Formats: sequence, C-alpha cells, structure tokens
Amino acid sequence: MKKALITGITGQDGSYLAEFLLEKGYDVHGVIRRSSVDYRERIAHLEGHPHFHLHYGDLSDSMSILSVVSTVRPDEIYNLAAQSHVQVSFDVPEFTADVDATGVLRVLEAVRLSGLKDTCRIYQASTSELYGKVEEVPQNENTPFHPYSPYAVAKQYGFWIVKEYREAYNMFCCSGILFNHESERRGETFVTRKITLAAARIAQGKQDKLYLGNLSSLRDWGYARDYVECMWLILQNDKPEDFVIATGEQHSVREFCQLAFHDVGIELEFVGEGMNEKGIDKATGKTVIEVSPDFYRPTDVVNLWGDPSKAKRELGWNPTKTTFEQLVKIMVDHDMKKVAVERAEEHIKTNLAEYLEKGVIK
Ligand code: NAP
Ligand code: G4F
Repeated sequence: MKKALITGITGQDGSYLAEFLLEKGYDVHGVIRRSSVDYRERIAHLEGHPHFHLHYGDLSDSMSILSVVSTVRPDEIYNLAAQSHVQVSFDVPEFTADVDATGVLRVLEAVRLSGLKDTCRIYQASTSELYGKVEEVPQNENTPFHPYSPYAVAKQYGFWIVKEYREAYNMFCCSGILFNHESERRGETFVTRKITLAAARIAQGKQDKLYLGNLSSLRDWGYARDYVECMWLILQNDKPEDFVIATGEQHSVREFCQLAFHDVGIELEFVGEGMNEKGIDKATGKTVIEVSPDFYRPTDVVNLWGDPSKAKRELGWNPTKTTFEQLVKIMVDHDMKKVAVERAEEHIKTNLAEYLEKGVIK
C-alpha cells in the first residue's frame, strides 16, 4: 500500500485529493494545524477511515515538518499548504513568504534529512499567479514569469527551489502550475464562491447587494475535483516535470456573475463603467451588484488563460471534463441548498419557544 502525505489537507484541494487517493487505495496522512475552533469541515467525513491519519504540524515550523516526514516516511508528498489568498498576502507578506516560500524548502529538506530523497516523490502546488502581469496569452510552460503580488513572489521561490532540488539532488519533485480551480468547497472570500453564495442569498431574500472589485478581470476557471487527479498524474509520470493545468477557456468576473445569477433565476444587466458599474436585476430594476474599492488590489493580475496542451498530451488529462457552465451550476446548486438550510435553522431558532409549547419539537 502506497503512503501519501498531504500538507494543506483541510483546504479545498487537500480534501478532494485525500478522497481521490483513498479511492486509489493509498494510506493517506495529512498535516493539520491546531486551531481554537473546528476547521475540519471539509475532511470530517473521512475521519475514522482506517487509512486516513492526521498529524499536527505547521509549514513555518521545520521541526514539526521533519518529524512528520520522518515518522510517516511517505512515497509521495503533496505540498498544498499555503497562505493562498492573493489579496491577504498584501496584508501579511512576511507570513506568506515564510509559509509559501520557505515552507517549500522545509518540506524538501525534511525529505532529504529523512533519507527519502531517492524514494519519495514531491508535488508542489504552484500557480498561474507566477505569470502575473502576463507577458504572453495564453500561458504555457515556456511563458516567462512576472509575479505581481507578495503571494506570487513567494510561490515563485517555491517553484525555483523545487527545480533546484530536482537538478542538484536528482529528486523527483515537480510543480503543477495550476490555474484557478473552484468548487462548492472553495473558501468563501475567493471571488467565485463569494458570487455563488451572494446570488443564493439575494435570490432567497437574505442579502440585498454584492460588493465586488475588478469585474473585468479574466480567469481560466476549472473544477477542483478534476484538478486533483492531475496532481496525482504528475507524480505517476516517468520523468519529474512541471505542467500547466488549466481548461484553456477564459471568462471575466462579470460573466461569472451573469451565469451564477441566471442559475438562481435573476437576469443581470451591467450598466456604467469602472467604479460606477452596477449589476441590475432586469426584472425588478434593483441594483444587486456594486463595485467597491475595498476589493481592488495594489497590483492585480487580470489576464490569466492557460494552455493545457502538455498535460493533455503527456498525462492524458481531460481539461474540460467539467465545463464552465457545469462548474457554476454545481456551486450555485450547493449554495442555494446551504442558504435554504440556514433559513430553516433561523426559522426554527426564532420560533423555538412556540414549537416547544405546541409540541412540534419535543
Ligand atoms: P486553501 O483552501 O486556502 O487551503 C490551504 C491549506 O493550507 C489549508 O489546509 C490550510 O490550513 C493550510 N495551511 C495554511 N498555512 C499553513 C501552515 N503554516 N502550515 C500548515 N498548513 C497551512 O487552498 P486551496 O485552494 O486548496 O489551494 C491548495 C494549494 O494550491 C495552495 O498552495 C494554493 O496556493 C495553491 N493553488 C491554488 C489554486 C486554486 O485556484 N485553488 C490555484 C493554484 C495554486 P488551515 O485550514 O489550518 O488554514
Ligand atoms: O478569486 P480570487 O481571489 O483568486 P486569485 O487572486 O486569482 O487567486 C486564486 O487563484 C490563484 C491561481 O491563479 C491561486 F494561486 C490562489 O491561491 C487563489 O486560489 O480573485 C480572482 C480575480 C482577481 O483578479 C480579483 O481582483 O477576481 C477579482 N475580484 C473582483 N472582485 C475579486 C473580487 N476577488 C475577490 N477575492 N473578491 C472580490 O470581491
């Protein structure tokens, strides 16, 4: 039985990857951080599985990483842990560098110091943010990097230190240069999930308006559940190589809004420009989307579009298993149910005394 170690197992990708590897018959180990509140929502359903194990550790703490790696002695490591929010990286640049840059070095060194350099394969969660202020459209494995945020600069170190260890020590370590991938498990402050949740709340009368930043920003959005398969394929390849993982399709934040609101039954019309642009509900004339300077970044990446030809050709990966329209629908359907449950819970709480009195709830 192969052993895999996943850092960032509580995150969006970590949770899907853990499910994927358990299905493949792996013994799955994950690194988690101690927290004062429960944050294991995405992996709660896996706890208790005989081949699912959790270990405390932190990517900013070399000893904890060395201890986990030398105890588990994995065949494969998926280093997904990161401060992954680009806008937040402007507020916590040093922490972002510590985890997203030096953290990668800590994982590589832990493997070397544990005597696993010839047996353990390492996947590094790299990112399309490396292309940043893009120098070519679409972007492929040969496109020059131009990182454009503290997050991207830190991830660039991660990319190069992986390449360095591959060449210097002949280690099987690779980066997946993944373009944005989303899902019903996406963190609620990333733009797609912020939109699908707000659309569901507005449709169900729980929110009036959604405030966003740059509506013209362009992204290549895929489905996270499809992308974790690629992480695994990269480590099953004959040679350690880096791959661009993307759908090859590009859409704007505005288009994402239009589709998500359409899926909840609201047809949007955008009027105005720049900071004055608004999304109007055509049926009621109400403004449901406004632009706020709070969600603009000091430097923003606005034209990401990936070319997944190498992954298609060499890994046999299908980049459009889930279409853009299907992805938006999956997220919207999930959030419509989530909001409906929240409303039901609120209703019960408000009327609890009456329900108890009438014996509706015993
Ligand atoms: P995510 O949902 O934000 O998950 C990040 C994970 O990293 C969480 O499990 C988090 O743990 C963990 N983490 C953060 N700081 C840590 C530390 N100091 N020590 C140990 N664990 C730490 O991110 P994601 O969307 O799944 O992305 C996974 C990886 O892919 C990240 O490296 C991200 O930068 C990269 N990436 C993502 C995308 C995308 O579109 N999703 C695209 C390209 C690259 P807590 O739960 O304790 O916070
Ligand atoms: O959803 P986002 O926050 O994702 P971003 O910055 O592209 O980063 C994500 O994808 C990267 C891969 O390219 C990962 F490496 C990274 O870890 C993360 O998963 O923002 C997408 C775009 C940006 O241009 C942003 O300016 O949407 C624009 N945007 C407009 N309004 C907004 C908002 N972003 C957020 N988060 N919130 C807004 O209100």
